[in-house]
Amino acid sequence: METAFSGASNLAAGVDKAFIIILSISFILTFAIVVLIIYTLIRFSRKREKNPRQFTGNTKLEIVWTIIPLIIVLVMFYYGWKGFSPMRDVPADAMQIKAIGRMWAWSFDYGDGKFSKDLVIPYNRNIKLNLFSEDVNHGLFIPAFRVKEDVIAGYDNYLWFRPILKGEFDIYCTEYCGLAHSGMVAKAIVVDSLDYVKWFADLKATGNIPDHPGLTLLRANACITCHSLDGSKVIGPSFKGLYGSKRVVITDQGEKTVDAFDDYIKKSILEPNAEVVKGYNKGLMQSYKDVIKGEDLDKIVDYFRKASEQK
Ligand code: HEC
Ligand SMILES: [Cu+2]
Repeated sequence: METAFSGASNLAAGVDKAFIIILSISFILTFAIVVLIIYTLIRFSRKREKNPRQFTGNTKLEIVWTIIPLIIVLVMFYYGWKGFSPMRDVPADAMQIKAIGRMWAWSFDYGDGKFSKDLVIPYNRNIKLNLFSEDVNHGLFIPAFRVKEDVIAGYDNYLWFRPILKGEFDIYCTEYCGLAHSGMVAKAIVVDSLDYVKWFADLKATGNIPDHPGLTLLRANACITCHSLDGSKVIGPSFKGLYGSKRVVITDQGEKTVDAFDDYIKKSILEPNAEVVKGYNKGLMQSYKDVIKGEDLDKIVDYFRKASEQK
């Protein structure tokens, strides 16, 4: 396992250099300032200096304390710029992958209807990620590659890098995007070109499951503010693995176990308080009988069925 400290992309060296230089300058300055404070505390204490001496103006000193910090900040700027500017300069041969952020998961679109939850990429190839958000602002951060960019709906942002180490690296979301923001993680998996080709060939085109019309409805009706897709408990139970599972529900007649097939799911949407999932409160979910009808109900149920077949 690589740690976040091993620079795993071509851009890491530039970032690390700027970081080390700024850290060293800060360290030296802090040290110098503390030493000076201690020196003046002792040297100019009341015991030694009964009557403080008065000073006005010292041109030489003022020039020195203007020029030296100017040089220091210009050095920091130079190395910062050197590390940053290649990040915005994408090589023409870069392989393009669409990175999609949504509450609260990443997904990567390789084209041809092929998606994956983790970013799988070939070693030593230039990779460009086109960043899209389906809802709120997210931030795509791969610490080991030293790349981080905001993912904003309606704004075409991108980042690129060339992985120079094989292995698995963490991907985080770095914009607070709601309840399960901290769970919005994935892996960047760097493999040999041949392994990549094999992986890609084996990757089933999921027929755009992320864009399934049922899922679009769940988003459009804000169901996913209360129900997660990834198994985490929000206000209501997660939709993960819902279809075909056993649910323990409380009805007016008491507790019972039901199978979550079409009828149960439809009833849960139209009459949410008739059968309340055990462990959750009645009255939180309102009926959608005037909002979601006929075909749309079927689309949602179909999405749940497809999603449970996927794993
Ligand atoms: C305000 C929060 C909230 C919203 C919005 C919401 N739900 Fe719910 N939902 C809940 C809660 C809480 C439960 C569990 C209690 C119950 O069964 O009524 C639940 C239960 C369910 C169940 C049964 C789940 C299970 O695990 O057995 C389904 C299916 C469901 N909701 C679908 C939807 C759909 C579809 C939408 C959008 C059209 C939606 N919900 C919107 C809060 C919400
Ligand atoms: Cu996010």
